[in-house]
Amino acid sequence: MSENLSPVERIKEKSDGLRGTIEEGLKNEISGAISEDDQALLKFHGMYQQDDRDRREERAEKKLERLYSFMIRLRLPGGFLTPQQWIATHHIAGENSTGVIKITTRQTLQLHGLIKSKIKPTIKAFSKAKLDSIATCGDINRNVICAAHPLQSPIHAQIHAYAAKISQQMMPKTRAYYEIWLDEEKLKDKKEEEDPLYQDRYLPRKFKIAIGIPPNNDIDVFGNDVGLIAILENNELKGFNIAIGGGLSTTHGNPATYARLASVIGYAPGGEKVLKAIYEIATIQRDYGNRNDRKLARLKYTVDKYGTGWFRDELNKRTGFLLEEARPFHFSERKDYYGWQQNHQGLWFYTPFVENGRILDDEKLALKSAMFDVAHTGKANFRFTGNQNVIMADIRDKDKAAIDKILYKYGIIEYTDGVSEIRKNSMACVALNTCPLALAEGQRYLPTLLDKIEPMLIKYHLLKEDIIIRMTGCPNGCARPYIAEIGLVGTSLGYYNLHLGGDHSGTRLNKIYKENLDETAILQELDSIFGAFKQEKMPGEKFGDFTLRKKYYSATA
Ligand code: SRM
Ligand code: SF4
Repeated sequence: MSENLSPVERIKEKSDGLRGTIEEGLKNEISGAISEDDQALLKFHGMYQQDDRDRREERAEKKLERLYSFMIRLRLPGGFLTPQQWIATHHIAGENSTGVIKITTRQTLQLHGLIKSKIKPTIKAFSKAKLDSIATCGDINRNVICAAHPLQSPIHAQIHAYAAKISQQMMPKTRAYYEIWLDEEKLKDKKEEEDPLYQDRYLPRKFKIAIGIPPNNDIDVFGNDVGLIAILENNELKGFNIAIGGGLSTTHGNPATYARLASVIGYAPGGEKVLKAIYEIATIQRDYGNRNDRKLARLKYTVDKYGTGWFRDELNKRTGFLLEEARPFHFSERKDYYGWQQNHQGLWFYTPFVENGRILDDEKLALKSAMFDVAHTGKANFRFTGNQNVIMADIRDKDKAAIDKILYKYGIIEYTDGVSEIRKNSMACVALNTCPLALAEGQRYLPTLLDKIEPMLIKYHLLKEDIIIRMTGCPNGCARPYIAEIGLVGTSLGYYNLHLGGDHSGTRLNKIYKENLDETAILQELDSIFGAFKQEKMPGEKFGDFTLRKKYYSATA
């Protein structure tokens, strides 16, 4: 590997264990921002510097600096909060951020709009609630996600425990987070935080791990750098198939970039072996990943450069054991189970529809207040899904009525029951006004586009079809539009590429059908395709399979 390193590599290397000059930057009251180098380091602490893009013009006219603020993302392996932690998060959001609690596509929570002076109090308050934001961003292992619904399988608790164990084993060793944000005494001997996994350059790029339990691929296991697929025998967890090299981002106009689903390279028994395999996949990426071009630095490019065969051999060498042949598995669905559900132990779960993961009170619904009241009963945990929803979970039979009453009082049950299938299967990324990379709207626009799509589905009697639709404001793919049946990827304000042909269970990428469509064109295209689907679909055929069979993709796709 040549040493033509990307600038971020140098920043990491000379950062003194991710400390940089963050502390000094926090004290600077003249600007709401911090230095560029520190912004890169701050990500490893779980925060991004942003600015209100709606107000850029107005601020520039007044010759004011941009309206800077910070977004913080929690580390919640498997996406779990106790009721006490939800109450704490509710208060922290209200006191320090915009107040909106945002569930992400990776099973965790984000708060937006923290001004510089609020960062430290926020992290301290989270820490009091035994929550942190370590390594939720940056070139490091991110929030480990796993199949969300305990209803799904008797092994759910074990899988959840794996998510926590993996997260723990992949944590950085630096004490920077504790020193900067929690006033821990500064380390005297830096040897104590030497990091055999991340060393001083960390990974070449972000690194994502997910654990799926067939048959529900609710967390899109193949969209991750490492996907573990739980293998059961006689209802007992035996081990995992290991898939590597998933990653979804592309860059408009850069043909060297592409979305890729993870390739299954073998099977490892549960316990120490699978943990060792994951660790060593990360060390291979650390040693062989591209550190020159960040656009080509994800594991998927390393896997394609060296080949899956080479990768498996290298992994076998590093772990000291051989991966076994992959075991058979089958994903047949990809969804959250809305409404009330009961699991094998008799516990109850309620999943409301949370549009694009935004928990707030607005003129339509007081979801945030409802969840606060549910948390106050102390009788429900909160489990987040990879589809930006929350499950009010683990409710005992005798407590169900009390929770039900709250949900009725706030109209949550009526609201969720009334949401169409396509909306329940919809996701949009944050995009404007906070995401600096957005080219078009995401979560602020999809709901109104769906208002116009739903009448078309009614017209063709297709409202019961559970079509998966996802929108992002740029090609980075944060709402995983490339594995949707209908994917809309922003190209510029008001314009989107329309992707079709992904399958229902997330095992096939879609393809570009038409580029740069405005709303009128999107609706015209969909109207005509829905009409054809109604007329020509085969019994049981899903929308994504239909559009692929009918070749709704561009000749160059
Ligand atoms: Fe993402 C960058 C939001 C899931 C691929 N993503 C961003 C940033 C942080 C913009 C930035 O770099 O400054 C966005 C912040 C917006 C904001 O204001 O909050 C952002 N990504 C999100 C979230 C919040 C979308 C959502 O609405 O839920 C998701 C947070 C997940 C989490 O909790 O960790 C989110 N991002 C994803 C996913 C989906 C997934 O992981 O399952 C992807 C595609 C999968 C993948 O990684 O390949 C994704 N985000 C990206 C990329 C492209 C990475 C690449 O390989 O090139 C970027 C840009 C980058 O890293 O340079 C990005
Ligand atoms: Fe921002 Fe693009 Fe991700 Fe949307 S897909 S949140 S616009 S980076």
